[in-house]
Amino acid sequence: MPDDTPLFHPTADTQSSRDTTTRKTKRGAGGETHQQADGAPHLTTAQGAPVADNQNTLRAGPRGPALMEDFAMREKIFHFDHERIPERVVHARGYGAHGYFEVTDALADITSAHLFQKAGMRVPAFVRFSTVAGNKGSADMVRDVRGFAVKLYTEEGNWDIVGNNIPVFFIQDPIKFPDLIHSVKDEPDRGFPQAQSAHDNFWDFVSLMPESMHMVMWQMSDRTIPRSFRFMEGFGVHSFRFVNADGKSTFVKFHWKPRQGLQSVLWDEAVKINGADPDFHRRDLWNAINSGDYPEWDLAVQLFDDDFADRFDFDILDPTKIIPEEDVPLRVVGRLVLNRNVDNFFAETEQVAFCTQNIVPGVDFSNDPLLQGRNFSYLDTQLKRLGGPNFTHIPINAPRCPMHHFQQDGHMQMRGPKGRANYEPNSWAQGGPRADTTRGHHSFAEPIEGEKRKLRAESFADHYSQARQFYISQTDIEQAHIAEALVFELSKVETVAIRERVVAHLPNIDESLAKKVAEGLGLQSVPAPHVPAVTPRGDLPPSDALSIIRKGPDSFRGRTLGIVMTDGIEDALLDALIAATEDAGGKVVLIAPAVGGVTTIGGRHIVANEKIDGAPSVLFDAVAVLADDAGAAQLGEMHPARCFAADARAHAKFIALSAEAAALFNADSADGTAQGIHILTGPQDAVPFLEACGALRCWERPGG
Ligand code: HDD
Repeated sequence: MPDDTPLFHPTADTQSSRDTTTRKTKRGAGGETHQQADGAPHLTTAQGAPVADNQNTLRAGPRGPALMEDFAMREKIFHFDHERIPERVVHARGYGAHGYFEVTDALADITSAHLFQKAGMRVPAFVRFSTVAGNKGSADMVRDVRGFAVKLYTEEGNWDIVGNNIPVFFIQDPIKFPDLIHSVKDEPDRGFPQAQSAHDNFWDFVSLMPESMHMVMWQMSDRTIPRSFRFMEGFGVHSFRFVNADGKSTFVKFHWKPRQGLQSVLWDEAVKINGADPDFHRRDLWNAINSGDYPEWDLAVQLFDDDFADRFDFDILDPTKIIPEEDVPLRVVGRLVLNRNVDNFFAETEQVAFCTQNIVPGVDFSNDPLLQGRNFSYLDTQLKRLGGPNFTHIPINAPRCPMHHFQQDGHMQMRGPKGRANYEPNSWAQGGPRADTTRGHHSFAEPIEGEKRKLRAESFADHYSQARQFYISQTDIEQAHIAEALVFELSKVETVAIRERVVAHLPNIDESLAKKVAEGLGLQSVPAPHVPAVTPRGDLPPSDALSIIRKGPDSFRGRTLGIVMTDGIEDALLDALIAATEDAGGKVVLIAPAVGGVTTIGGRHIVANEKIDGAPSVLFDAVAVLADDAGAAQLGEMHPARCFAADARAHAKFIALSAEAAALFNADSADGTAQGIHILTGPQDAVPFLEACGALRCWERPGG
């Protein structure tokens, strides 16, 4: 082909290699070019060299071989090839946001931590929520524990509270962590199942680890299918120490309490949400923050001393145990507000490095063995993930307070300290920083003695009593969900002996639960119970604080109403429903047979947010269907519309209907507001409907 053959350029404003001078450039004072005339910056290489053509590789002739000399192409591909860093070995899938933490109740007598010295102190915060087992690309709504990791950028360094949405853990010793995680992740020979515990390896492991039974009760409860990150609690899990200026220590447990109230979904919804919107949780957080509906949590602490620790029925160092709120009340000392989404997911959410070892003066570790093991693991894992020891130079990990030390060099060093002194002590005039015995971190001077042996304290031996306490603290509905979850998970286990070994733990927790699960699995009888190391206690009282339903919200604030509309609907009814939802602090999503929208009886065109196929009712907290006779008939012909209705009914959602839409829901005169189904006779019925929606579910409706 002759050299002057026109070259192919896919877009109108693509520049050919022979046509790079046609766009005007602005010159800076030093003659450098920064921007094109339309304001867009010049494309450059990572070395800053302006790029003339981003569509064509340098070639020897238009149809000839590519030339290695094309440094811009090679640099671009090289960088792309290295875009990924290892995903987290656990908690790979997560989502983060910025905000702040404000102290509302000073704790100056309890801790010397700078931020707790007076009410009103505010520090920036970054929070990352996560699932544990799934890979980075797995779905949000899997049954799994949720990570709740908080980084507080205090004036005395970064303080990380790396917790979960469950206050206990599966194991008591860190040496078991790789086994636990191997067992729950995809099985190594086949590479599946992903992001779920419903398989042989996981249940095999826990069936052989009685210490995991308390956590298993929480894991099988609705806590592991939260409606949103915004509606779940967070827990520091371990006992930590606060240390005051006199060196006096107080044990502390951390609790994050969502001001939005607790809320979870049903398992059937979770399964369907994963298909309809695998990003359900991250989208929810992103949308809430973007719309100014900032989620907030109270930080509550349980404070107790050594006397209480000695009197407590269990070991306060055992991470498989809670301290009931009835025994040590919660004291609210601060609030966390998330008010800014990330600018760049990778730079912030992916690169954020939480470390349990990150504490500040006034805070100290306890001897919880799991915590001590974690203090090794987190720093170690950041080296693998982020590639070098300088990950604190990445903006999301960098402290917001001054730092001075003699650490130097290493991969990706971003800070070049000046001067000669890179060791200490030194005798140079500009000798660099010195340790400060007043402001510096002091460990609590705990007297330690004992034999150096691999062993576990007898006080860690009771594995069932608190599991039972958790179970009996649930409402009937929640207890049924636990039993159903166990039956579901164990039905996915192929090895009968493993199923039976798990069920054999349950009589030690609750006989009726064991019976229900055995029946659900079709076992002939409840297997003989495992012999517990310590006889379980039956006298621990139920605690309302352990139930989700008892801690639900009191309004529809922060929730979403999905309204299905057809042509011919009444303007006043639609307007009243939207207004009542917004007045209640909720949001509306408009759904129609076609995303283009509908025309009301009054002739208004209303654009829809979603086509009905893409907006199943599982995505909403409550639903409404407004249709005229023709519209109701149209919906009745549409499978997604029929599923929308059937699911909303089965999932105990509050439902508002125009009279014409009632048939779609098989709603008749037997239904009524007592059953959570509101036939709207006019705009005046919108507000009472939204008030009812505050309860989120109508559990009274038979069969949902
Ligand atoms: Fe862990 C990540 C929470 C026990 C080792 N863990 C990780 C994250 C959370 C937790 C929320 C994700 C942080 C983020 O968003 O980046 N882990 C917990 C809780 C535990 C716990 C609440 C028990 C109370 N973890 C635990 C043990 C070990 C680890 C016993 C090891 C001995 N965890 C890790 C890790 C991870 C991690 C391998 C993976 C990615 C990371 O740290 O940054 O170091």
